[in-house]
Amino acid sequence: PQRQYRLDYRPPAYLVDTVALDFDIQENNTQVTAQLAVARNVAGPAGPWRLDGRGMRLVRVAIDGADLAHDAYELTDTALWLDNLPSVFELTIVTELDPETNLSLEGLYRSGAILCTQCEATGFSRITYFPDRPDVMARFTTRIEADAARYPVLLSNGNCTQAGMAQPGRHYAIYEDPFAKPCYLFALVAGDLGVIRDTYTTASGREVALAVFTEHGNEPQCHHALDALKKAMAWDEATYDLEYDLDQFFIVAVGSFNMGAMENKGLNIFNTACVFAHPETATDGDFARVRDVVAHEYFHNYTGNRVTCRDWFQLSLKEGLTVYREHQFAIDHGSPGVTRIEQVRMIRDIQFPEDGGPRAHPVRPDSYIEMNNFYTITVYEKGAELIRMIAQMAGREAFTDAVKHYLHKHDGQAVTIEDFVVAMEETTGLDLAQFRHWYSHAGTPRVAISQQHENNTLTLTLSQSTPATPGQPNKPVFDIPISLAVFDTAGSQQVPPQLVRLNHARKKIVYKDVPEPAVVSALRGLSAPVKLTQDTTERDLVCLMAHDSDPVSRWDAAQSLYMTHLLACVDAIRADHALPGLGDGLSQAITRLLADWPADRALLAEMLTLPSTIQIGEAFERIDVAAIDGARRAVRQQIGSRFEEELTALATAHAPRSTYVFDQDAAGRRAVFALALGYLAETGVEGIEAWCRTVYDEADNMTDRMAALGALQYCPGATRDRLLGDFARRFANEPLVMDKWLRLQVSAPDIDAVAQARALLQDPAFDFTNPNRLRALLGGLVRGNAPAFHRADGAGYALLVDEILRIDAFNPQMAAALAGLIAPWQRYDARYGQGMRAGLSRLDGAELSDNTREIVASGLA
Ligand code: DPP
Ligand code: ZN
Repeated sequence: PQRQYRLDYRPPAYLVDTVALDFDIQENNTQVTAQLAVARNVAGPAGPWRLDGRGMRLVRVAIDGADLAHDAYELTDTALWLDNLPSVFELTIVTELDPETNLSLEGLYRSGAILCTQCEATGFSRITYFPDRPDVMARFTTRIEADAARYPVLLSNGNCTQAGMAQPGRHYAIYEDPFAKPCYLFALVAGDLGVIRDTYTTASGREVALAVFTEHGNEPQCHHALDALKKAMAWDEATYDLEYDLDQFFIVAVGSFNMGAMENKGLNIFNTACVFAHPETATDGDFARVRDVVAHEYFHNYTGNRVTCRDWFQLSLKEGLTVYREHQFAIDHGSPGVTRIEQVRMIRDIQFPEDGGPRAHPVRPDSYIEMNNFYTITVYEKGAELIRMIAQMAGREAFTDAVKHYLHKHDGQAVTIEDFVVAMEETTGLDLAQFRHWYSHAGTPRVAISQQHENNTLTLTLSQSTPATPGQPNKPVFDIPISLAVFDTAGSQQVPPQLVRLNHARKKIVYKDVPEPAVVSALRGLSAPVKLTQDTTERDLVCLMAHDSDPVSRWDAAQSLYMTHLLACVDAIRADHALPGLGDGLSQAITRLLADWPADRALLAEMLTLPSTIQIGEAFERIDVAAIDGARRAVRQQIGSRFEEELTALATAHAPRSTYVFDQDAAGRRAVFALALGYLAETGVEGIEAWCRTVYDEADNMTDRMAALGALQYCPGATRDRLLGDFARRFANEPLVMDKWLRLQVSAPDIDAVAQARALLQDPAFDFTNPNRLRALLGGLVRGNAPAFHRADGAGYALLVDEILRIDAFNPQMAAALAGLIAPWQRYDARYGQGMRAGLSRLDGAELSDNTREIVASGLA
C-alpha cells in the first residue's frame, strides 16, 4: 500500500474532454466500452499516463481506432500505463465486469433487484480504466443496454436524450450530462423499479422532473423524501440564489450501500435508510435524518459538483461546506435550539473522541493510505464547524455573499480549501491567516476562562492550549471565536452577546460598570469546537439553565450541572464509596424545569437528558466503562425516584392521543413522553410495564412503539418478550425496521448481549453482506451496550475481530470502520485496553485489506 501525500500533488498529465460510455448489461457480465477524447495537459508532467483500474478484465485498448498490442502498454493490479501518446487522440477501452459477485459495494454492483454504482472516492476505476482523480473533469454521455423485462428502468447522469428497443427483448437509453464532472460523480442504475414522480419549477420558471425510485412496494415510504427534495430546492434558491441546472433530478434508494447517500450529478443514489420514512415504520429521528440527507445531497449540486475538489485531501471543501448548509437548512426547518443542540452533541460525542484518539487528523489531512478511511466526522462535522466560525465572524449576510462569490469564481473548477478561504477573505474582509491553522492541525483546543469581579469591573482571563496528536507534537495558537454574554442572577442581561476572538495564548477582557454578582455565559452555542473549563459556580449554572436567552446555553448549563454530579458518582464507584445524592442546585434546577415546562418540548427533553457515557468518558484520562455506565444509570434512577410524581405527570400529559404528524411540536411532545417513560422504567416504578404495553398496542406510529420498547429494555420479563416477538413478526418484511429490532436484541442491560449477537450473526436469515444489518447489530452492541461489549473475558472483542476478518474479505470499507471501534484502546482503563489491543494484534497478524490495515496500524502505532 502506498501512502499518498498532499504536498505531492501534480496536475494531471492528460485531460479528458468527453467520455462516451456504453454499458452492455448481460446475465453475468457487463461489458463497458469507453471512448475518451484526450489532450495532453501543458501544465502537467511529461512521461507516461496512468489510468487507474482494478477488479475487472481489460478486453481492448485502442488509440484513434487502432488496437494496441499487449506490449504497447503496461498493466498492473491497479493501473494501466500508456506511453508515447500523441498530444490529441481518441482512446477506446473495453472492459468486462461482474457486478453479481462484487460485494465491495464500490463500482458497479447489485443491490436486490437493482444494479447500481458507487464511485466516490475511487469506485469508477472498477468500471473502466480512467484517471480516477477529481481534477480530471469531462462531459459524459452514457448508453445503457439491458434486458427489457429484467431492467425496465435505465438511468444515468444528466438528461435522457434517447431511449428505445434494441435487439429482441432488449432496450436502451442514452443520457447526456452537459456539465463537465469528475468520474466520482458518475452513476448508473438498471432495475425493475417502482417510482413516485413530481415536478419543481425553478425561480426562473424552468420545470424539473423529480422522481424517487425504489424496489416495488416501497413507494409509499418515499413521499417524505420527495417533499424534502422540493424544500431543499426552494431553500437553496431563497438562501443562496442557487437554481437547479438540469431537466431532471432523480433519487434511487438501494438497500446495500456503504454510506448514507451519494450526490451523483442528477442521479443521487441513497441508502434506503436515508430515503424511507413512513409513520408506521420510521421514527421522528428517521424523518428528520431523511429530510436532512436529501437536502445535503441536493446541496452538493453546487458545493461539490459544480465546484469540486482538486484532490481528496480537499474533501472538506465540499463536505464541510455542504454539512454546514445542511445544518442551516435543518435549523430553518425545525426547532433552531434543539437542532443546534443535536449538532453540538455530535461534535462532543463523536468528533472530540476522534480528535483525541489514534486516528486524529486535520480537517485537511496531509496523507492517507486509503481515502475511504477519511470520510470522517472530523472532515465532515468539524469541517462544518470551521465554516460556521467563519460565518459567525463575518456575519450571516457577508458570509452568504462570500459563498456566492466562491461559487461564481470557481464554477466548473476543481479547487482547494485554500481557494475557498481566499474567496472568504476577498468578500468578507476578514483576515483568516491565523484561522487557517484550524484546517492544518488536528486536536481539540482547550480554553479556560476565569473571572475576577471588583468595583463593578468584571475581568475575564481567557487562555488556550491544544494537546499533541499523532504526528503533530506542537500546536499553534488558534484563532478561536468565543461568544460571550453576562447576566445578573435574576437573568437580566448585563453585557449583550458578543463574539470575542481569542487569538493569543492568553487574553484579558474587561467589562466596566457591571454590578456584582455577574454570571458569565461563554462559548454560547459552541461558537468554536473546543473544550471549555470555566470557574462558574453551581449557582451560576442554575441561573443560566433557567434564564439564559439562548436555549443552547440553557441546555449546556444543565449538561454542566449533570456532569459535575456524574463525575462525582464515577469517582465514588471507582473508590467503592457510597454514591453522593443529587445536590441542592441540581435538584432545584430539575424541580424548576418540571414545574414550568418550556414551550419547546423537544428542548425540555434535551434538558432532561444526561450527558452520554462517551461524553462522561471524555472527562477522564482513561475510560472506565463499567463505572461510567453504572454512574449514569444510578443518576437516572436518582432522578427517577426523586421526581417520580413529576415525571409521571409529564408522561401523562404527553401520552400519545392524536394521529401521527411529523412536525416540530408533535415530535417534541413525543420526545418528552419517551424520555419520561424511560426514566420511570429505569427506576422500576409500579405499573410501568402495563403502561408500555398499552402504548405499544395502541401506537399508530413507530416513534411511540420505539418509546415503549426502549423503556422496556429496563424491564426484563414476559411483557418485553411478547412485544419484541410481536414486533419481529409484524415487521419481518421491513429490513430497516428489523434493524431497530436487532439493536434492541443486543442493548438490554440484563442480557448476554455478546452471545445474543453471535447467535443472530449465525442465523442463516441474517444478511451479513448488508452494511445496514452489520451497523445495527455490531454498532448496536459496541456503542449501544458498552458494558456488555467490554466484558472482562474478552468475548466481545473476540466476536468483533472474527466479524472484521470475515467482512474484510469482501467489503474492506465496512471492515475498516468496525476496526476503528477498538483502535483507541489507549484511551481505556487497562482492564479494557489490553483486550482491545489484543484484538488489534490478532488483526495485525492476519491478511488484511489496505483499508483495515491502515486503521489497525494507527491503533498499534
Ligand atoms: N455520500 C457522501 C456525502 O454526501 C460522500 N459524498 O457526504
Ligand atoms: Zn456530502
